[in-house]
Amino acid sequence: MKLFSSVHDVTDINQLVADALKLKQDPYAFQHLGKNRTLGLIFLNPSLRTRLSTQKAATNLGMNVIVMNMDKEGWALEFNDGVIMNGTTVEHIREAAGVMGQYVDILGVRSFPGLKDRELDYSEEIFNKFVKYCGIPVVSLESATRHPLQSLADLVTITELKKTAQPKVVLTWAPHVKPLPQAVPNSFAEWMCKADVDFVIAHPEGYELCADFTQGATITHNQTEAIAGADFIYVKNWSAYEPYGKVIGGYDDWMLTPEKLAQSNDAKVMHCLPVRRNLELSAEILDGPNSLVVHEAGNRVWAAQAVLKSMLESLQ
Ligand code: SN0
Repeated sequence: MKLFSSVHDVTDINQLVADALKLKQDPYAFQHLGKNRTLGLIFLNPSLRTRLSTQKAATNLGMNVIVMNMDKEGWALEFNDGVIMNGTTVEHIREAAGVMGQYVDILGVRSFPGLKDRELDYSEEIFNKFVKYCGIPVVSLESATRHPLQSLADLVTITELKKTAQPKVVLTWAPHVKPLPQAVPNSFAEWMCKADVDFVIAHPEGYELCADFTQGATITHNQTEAIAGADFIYVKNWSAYEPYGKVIGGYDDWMLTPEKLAQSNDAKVMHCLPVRRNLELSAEILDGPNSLVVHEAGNRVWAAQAVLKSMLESLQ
């Protein structure tokens, strides 16, 4: 694999999940693959799990890792061509990404959407320019519209813990105080639509995701109906796709509570984290026996390691 930006870059998702679960059993089996190879991780936004789990995954494979918080430590980047750079941007993506490609063998990039201009965000301009100008394999650490390492870890977690061949998986919208990207739900939806699960998305009216990501999913505005019989409930807030990046208020009752959870098939509760307690998800659920959130975050290592292993093999 030379690019990991979405589920479409993966030829066989079941194989990738199996690889991740195998690596979990034997983390250091491929240390020779990463010898004298360097991973660069570039963050244009904050990170906890992605940064630590990807670094850990690379180390397990014998790689060296360089991390840079570009938003705090780097020069302000210019992404537009043909501009006279007499303002606040200092360095153009053409040189910046080109230089990164000189120092590392694989590059990871995180760049959130601006949530102002839908066309710009959904064109993935920033992520794609890193890919174009660095000239080496690139892994997405969450781009404007997707978070594939998270979605892979989520599928690994569901595969690892499911009790039936085709579990019912429900993605449910949750309240929040600020506009969040659609990247996590878009990505989760497109992975679940390809996985062997019964997939339902529940959200209030007005929070429809871009249809490109939800082909094959059952979509409902009735959270109670969705939760009935669920084996896994994936909680996540997102801002509206239309009007783009907006919070449409009045849906505080969409928080997942123990009363709602009781209507499920003793569902395991997932969230990509960070989670706002008692706003998105009740503390009682997070601290209770049905919460998978920490276990799920642990699986981020094996997801990242399966992807990096596949990339290292393509460098051979
Ligand atoms: C990000 C998101 O895409 O929703 C990253 C998730 C992995 N989450 C946030 O930005 C949360 C910010 C907040 O204030 O709660």
